[in-house]
Amino acid sequence: MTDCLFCKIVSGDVPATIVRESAGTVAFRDINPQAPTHVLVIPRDHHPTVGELAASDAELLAEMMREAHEVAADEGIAETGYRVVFNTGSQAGQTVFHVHAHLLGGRGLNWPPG
Ligand code: D5M
Repeated sequence: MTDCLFCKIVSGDVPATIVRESAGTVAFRDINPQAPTHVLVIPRDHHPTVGELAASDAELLAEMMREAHEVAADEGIAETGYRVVFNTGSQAGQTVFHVHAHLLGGRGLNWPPG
């Protein structure tokens, strides 16, 4: 999609601090980090939400989760613990409608979230 911010990160038209790439995904640091590790894992292909992706390409969703775990391992938080969040819909705080997994860790994380 030409007007999608995260499609532009995939194409290189918008810069990002990329930490890992796979055939189907790109992982980059969030511009407004909420934890010492805050990385977004996105599919290269445009899908608006996790629900739509799960219905249309479950293997790509699994690839995103594998990549999130590999980033956690690279960041040294796979054993201590991390959180993966998919904000879905505006009431849940989704602002970019190109599905993304927030990988958060490196500090204690409260539950329930706000
Ligand atoms: O999360 C969208 C996230 O995307 C939010 O945490 C900020 C982040 N963001 C926005 N623009 C950029 C760029 N250019 N680089 C890196 N991160 C970015 P949501 O769940 O949709 O609220």
